[in-house]
Amino acid sequence: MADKENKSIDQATVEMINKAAQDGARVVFERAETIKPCPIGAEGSCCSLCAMGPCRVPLPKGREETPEEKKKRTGVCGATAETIAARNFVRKIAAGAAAHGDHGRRVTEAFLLTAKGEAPDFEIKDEQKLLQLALDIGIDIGDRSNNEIAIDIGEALIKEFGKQEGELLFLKRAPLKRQELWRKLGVAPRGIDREVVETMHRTHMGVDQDYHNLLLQGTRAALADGWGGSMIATELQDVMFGNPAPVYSQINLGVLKEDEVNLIIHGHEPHLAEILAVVAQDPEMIEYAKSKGAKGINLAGMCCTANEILMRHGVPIAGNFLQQELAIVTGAVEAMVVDVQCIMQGLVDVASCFHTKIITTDPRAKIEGATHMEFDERKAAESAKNILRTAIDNFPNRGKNVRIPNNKTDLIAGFSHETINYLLGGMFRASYRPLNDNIINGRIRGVAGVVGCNNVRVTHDDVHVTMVKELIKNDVLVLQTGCAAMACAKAGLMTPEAAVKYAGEGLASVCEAVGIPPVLHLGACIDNSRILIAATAMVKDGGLGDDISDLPAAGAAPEWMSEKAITIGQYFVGSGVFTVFGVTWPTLGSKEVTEYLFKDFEKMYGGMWAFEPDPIKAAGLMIEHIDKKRKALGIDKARERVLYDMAMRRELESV
Ligand code: SF4
Ligand code: MSK
Repeated sequence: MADKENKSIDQATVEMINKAAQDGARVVFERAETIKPCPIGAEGSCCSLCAMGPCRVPLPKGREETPEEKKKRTGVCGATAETIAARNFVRKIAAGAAAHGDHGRRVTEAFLLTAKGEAPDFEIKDEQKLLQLALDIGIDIGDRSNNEIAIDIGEALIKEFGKQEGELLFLKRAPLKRQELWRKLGVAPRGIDREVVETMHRTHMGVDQDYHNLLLQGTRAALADGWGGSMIATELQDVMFGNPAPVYSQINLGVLKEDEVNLIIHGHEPHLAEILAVVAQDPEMIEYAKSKGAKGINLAGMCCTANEILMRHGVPIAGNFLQQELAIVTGAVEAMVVDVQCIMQGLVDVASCFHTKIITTDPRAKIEGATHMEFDERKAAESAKNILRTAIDNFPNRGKNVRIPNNKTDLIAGFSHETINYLLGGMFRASYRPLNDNIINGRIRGVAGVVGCNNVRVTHDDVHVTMVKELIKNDVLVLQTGCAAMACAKAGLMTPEAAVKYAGEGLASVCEAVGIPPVLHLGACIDNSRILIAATAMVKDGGLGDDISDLPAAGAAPEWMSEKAITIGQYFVGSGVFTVFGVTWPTLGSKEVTEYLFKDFEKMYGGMWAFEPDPIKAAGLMIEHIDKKRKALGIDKARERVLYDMAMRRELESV
């Protein structure tokens, strides 16, 4: 766990924590010292579903529970510790699926406005992806215009949220065997909203009280996120704003500029950030900034919005989740513009010690004490300019108490599923074949998705970086999203040079030949759906089994904090991936529920959960799982024989 001395491995973060203390600004690292996590809530043993409770049913610590004690470990209504833990767990899944789903819905609405010409500042940028999407969901292409096709796609996908029967359209993208399994187990989601609502109903007091049945519904709601809400958001964002391609940029608080207007865009939905990236380059706006004494406008990102505009515009990233308040502590931020998810209410209090304006922009997310300036897609450029002008007007109010840490690191981002396909296979024979071949011949041992948040209960960034270094050292190619990606980018793992420095010989040789980093940045937390698509493409390319659960692959969220992370983990597991979480595990109050998730799930889904807060041990579990899958595929021997002679190197370079 993080202690007073080891709050972060990132020097810029440590410097700003100290500055915050000197300036009297109370940030998350300080608040975490006074608010201790509730151990009963942390293990999922507190139920507050009705006014006869809250009922706390903790597992006895340090000794086995007697059968008598177990019998009495119930809430007032008689709900067992199993029911309570499972209800709490699937409610988290529902909340995460709701957050991603609502993001996806908003994107779909904006997509429809764009296609109908009602959001004139946006356009359909990626024609190829639009047409592919039309083919995938059975929309007629013919000789129709892109906008006509887009309207049909938007209308088909918006129905996915309120659909009552049948199956989500994107389930058909999964390997056939996986689809059949979902149908057999009864977890194929019907409609995104329906699964969230049904989960909330089933977890109301006195409804579903069998933990097996609750967790079945939890899986269905999670799949409605991964293969529904999140996938819809990612696909339509790519079509509207452009499919990401490799892009160079920089990360950390050092990207802020002393002599320019600094505007940070923070949250998750990319619409406003997209248009801000455009208007921040408008000569009229730059002139306006100069008229206020600044040399220019510096746009930087925070959290997942940062990942979105990094991937598509190369906009630098100021920091990840635990750095949001610290950006303000630099004293150099004129405005922090936020929309939804992962925005700390503490921002307003911290901003009151400096000149920074916190600007909320979404009707679903207002904060007391912040300035609300609603973003309207129909008048996107005008809305964005108003917000930008407010930031510029605030530049003369900047005080003298400014200190921007020197730290910033280079990174390459923008590895969408399509980019990986082209990079590995080439434009005319785009495929995952070379990746599969390198897994089969053992140069690459396997693939890991390391994703998720920061959590102040562990040393900031340390768990991510330690785990990822251990994985690449052992020839595991790492795919990342969210704040996890930012942690590793800050540590210098997202440049091609990192392969030679940190990766094992096999992985390094492949990265060198293709010119990619050993750790690939795939985007925001909503973009974990890209990992599902990449995994499916690997299965379809052949040689690695016929389902995602056959792949030598594993997932992890070692510093998770958000409910969305649980949903993501559950859809990974439900899709057949072994997934390890760190920090704490929210069902430890019930041994049965935990065993069910950790062991029985493997028999049902081929993927299961694990909990291991030590990053080296957690990486060890992932590697063990990858090796187990290699053995099952009969490719474990190939790895033992890997020796790099000149012929093999030449063959690699021709990839
Ligand atoms: Fe307690 Fe049952 Fe009410 Fe939960 S639903 S608070 S366990 S009485
Ligand atoms: S922002 S959900 S802290 S990844 Fe997506 Fe970061 Fe986790 Fe929020």
